[in-house]
Amino acid sequence: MVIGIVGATGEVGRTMIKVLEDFKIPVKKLKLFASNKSKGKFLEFNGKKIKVEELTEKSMKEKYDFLLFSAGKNISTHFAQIAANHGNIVIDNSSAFRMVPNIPLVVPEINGHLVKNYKGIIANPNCSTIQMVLSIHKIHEFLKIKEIYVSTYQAVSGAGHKALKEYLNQISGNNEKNVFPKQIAHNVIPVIGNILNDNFSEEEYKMINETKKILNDNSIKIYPTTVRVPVKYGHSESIIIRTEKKFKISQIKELLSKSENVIYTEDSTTPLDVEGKDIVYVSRLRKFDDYTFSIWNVADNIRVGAATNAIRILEVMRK
Ligand code: 2RA
Repeated sequence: MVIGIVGATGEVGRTMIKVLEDFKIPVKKLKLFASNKSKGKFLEFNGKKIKVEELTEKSMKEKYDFLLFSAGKNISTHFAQIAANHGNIVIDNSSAFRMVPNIPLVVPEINGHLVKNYKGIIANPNCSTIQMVLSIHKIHEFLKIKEIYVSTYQAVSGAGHKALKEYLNQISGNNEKNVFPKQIAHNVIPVIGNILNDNFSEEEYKMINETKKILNDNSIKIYPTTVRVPVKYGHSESIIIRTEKKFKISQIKELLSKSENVIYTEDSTTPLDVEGKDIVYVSRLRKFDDYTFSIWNVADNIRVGAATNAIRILEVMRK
């Protein structure tokens, strides 16, 4: 297969290369694209050095089996459309197309059927949405979820390579502040993305809107609070769920054990436990009443929340 990665030098782009290797995807030719300032760099794939090319309209009109995008909304809006218009399948990690009605928003373990025999653009959901819906979709299927109250504890790497560097610089005493509105080292910032007129953040609306689209159920009420924490990799989420049907704790455990790429554990998992892994770890299961329970989930936000989900979509389509 001929695969292209747009945004290859970013956190997610580099991890996409790693996941292609880890999953032993049969790539005959890998082309890497980035902005003018990153062109000419070399990145390694399966032991070979590949030169990063400048992203151009012309390069998007060539023929690929798959194009993976993770270069931000504006780049995707323009270049992913050109690539798709020239017959390419695009898996886009930006928010550009996620809420476009006829574009599938896919977590393969949940709605992978949407991309069978599909051509065009496929939207990869937001990282905090992916790990949540992976944890709860079987529970929704069998117990019908009415309400979700979720607080997130999101790693710095979710804001990109520059953010990670800023955090590490702050840790070593240099308190440069560009990416985040306030210092993130030794701190917690209850804002991810812009704050809108109703005082919700963009990230909170992503969790509300994307969850409904992926679970194909607009009746679910979702009450998110998304927070940035001083952690390098690994988003954590505290989720309280109210179901329509009565449940026993044993049923929740059974449904979690039936959820693909999810592991339920009595051991309270932390971000350091999950870095580099492709699984969502669920722990701290507690019952409040016959219709209400809570869980804690943790996953590598760059893998489960972006690169691995994109490549799992590719795998479903390839097979
Ligand atoms: C974040 N979920 O963590 C957003 C985008 N990756 O910053």
